[in-house]
Amino acid sequence: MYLCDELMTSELSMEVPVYCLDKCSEVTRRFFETYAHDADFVARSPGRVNIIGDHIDYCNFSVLPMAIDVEMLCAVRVLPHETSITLTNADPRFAQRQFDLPLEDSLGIDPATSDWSNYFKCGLLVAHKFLQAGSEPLHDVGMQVFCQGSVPTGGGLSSSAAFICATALATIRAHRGRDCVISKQDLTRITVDAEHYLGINNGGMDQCASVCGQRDHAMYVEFKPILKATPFPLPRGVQFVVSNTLVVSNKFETAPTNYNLRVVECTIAASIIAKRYGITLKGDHGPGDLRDVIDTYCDGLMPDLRSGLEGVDQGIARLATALDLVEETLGPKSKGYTTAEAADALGMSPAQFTTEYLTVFPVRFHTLQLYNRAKHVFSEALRVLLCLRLMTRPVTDTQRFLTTFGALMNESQSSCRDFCDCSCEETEQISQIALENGAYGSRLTGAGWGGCTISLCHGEESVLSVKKALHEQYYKKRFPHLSQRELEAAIIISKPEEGSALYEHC
Ligand code: NG1
Ligand code: MG
Repeated sequence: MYLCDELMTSELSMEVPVYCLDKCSEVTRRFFETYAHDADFVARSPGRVNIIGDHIDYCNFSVLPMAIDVEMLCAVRVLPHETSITLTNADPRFAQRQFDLPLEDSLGIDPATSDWSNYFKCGLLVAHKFLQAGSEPLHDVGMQVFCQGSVPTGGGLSSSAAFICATALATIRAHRGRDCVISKQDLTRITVDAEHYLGINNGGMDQCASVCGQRDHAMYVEFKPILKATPFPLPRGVQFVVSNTLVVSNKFETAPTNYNLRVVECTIAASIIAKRYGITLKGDHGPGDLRDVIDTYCDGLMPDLRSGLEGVDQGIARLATALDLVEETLGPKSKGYTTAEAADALGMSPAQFTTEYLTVFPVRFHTLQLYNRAKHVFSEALRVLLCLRLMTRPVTDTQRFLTTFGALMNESQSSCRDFCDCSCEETEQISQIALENGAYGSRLTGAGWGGCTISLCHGEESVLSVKKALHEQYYKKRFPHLSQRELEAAIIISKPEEGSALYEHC
């Protein structure tokens, strides 16, 4: 068999690790300066970068992210029998917040006003629900918290998931005490939907990568039939240059026309394909997604990793079939579908259509780009499987590995730009510079519309050459007033790192 043994072990069954708290660490020192008391523990969760597979997790297709060594740390002092929560952030842009428990069900979160404490409240809420569901009485537990994060915000490296995963972990630890044990599976499962409270209809990639990341490994994350993260080692010498466009996409403002609209367009595309072929989608919730199209049309679930490489090959074949279905049913309709046209394709009245698809999360559009989005999703899911296949074979020819993997990343970038329409001029420019200076592949990572890019490099020399070229041709030209520190922070050279952890006094 070609597959490494570890491929069969799901990291999700493991517990979140507990390490010794380094008392001198900056976050505990700053905790003491703020609260004149020692912290009881620190909860940590890292940011992530997605190597390939963007805008497909919400359709339940597998993705290939890794956790990186930027993180959110929450140093916490537990206040038993108290109800107050105080949050302090090392970043002066985020002022201190204080509120009292219990929070009502909605938490008093107003998705319309973005405040940093909303992320904490989301983590707190899902943790409380988890404890209650396990019949653990929710006694009063107040907290003093000092948060210190190194994940750039709005940069596509999932500062939000890092924060929410760290706060959910901190809340559970505060309730369960020092002997707190929680599995990575549970922590991922409960945090996946947390941002829905903030009006973002996201998939589960970020939380899974942040919780389950493993040093030196890319994580193959599957959402169906079960949530599963499998680590794959990267060939020796592979390095990723993560470079921030410094174009910040504010998700909350843009979600109706960008992120949430993509989710809706994919769902409608799935319904139209299903209608055309007379199949009923077996969706878990709602009308069913593009993954359900394959699972239903091809009569049998998309194979998962348990079926080994044959499973991956079958998946590739099914995605190729699905791409044909897109051509047949949605046609290259460059103007897209109006509400009336999409409703008509589904045999619904526009009013029915609106209730069914356009009301759960707010969306705004002129036309729905169903052909483009479905084409992106199936082709991107296929590229992920092709990358996975490369990673499951022994690498005998490193150059070949790099050029093939790099080409898939470049195709992904083109698809994100042309079909998902989530790239931007700055991302294009960074990718171009990286490719001209030694990178094998380069693409946006995360939601796009700015944020970060990821470039595949090999060896120190190519990393340095890409970095130098980006400084000179991108940052110094577009952002001539950046300080040396800002310039340094704009490029992260990161190897895959470990996921969430707790740090206790020992
Ligand atoms: P970002 O915006 O990079 O955190 C978002 C989604 C992911 C995934 C990617 C695109 C959230 C919280 N996360 O990531 O689930 O869909 O876009 O692949 O919105
Ligand atoms: Mg985010």
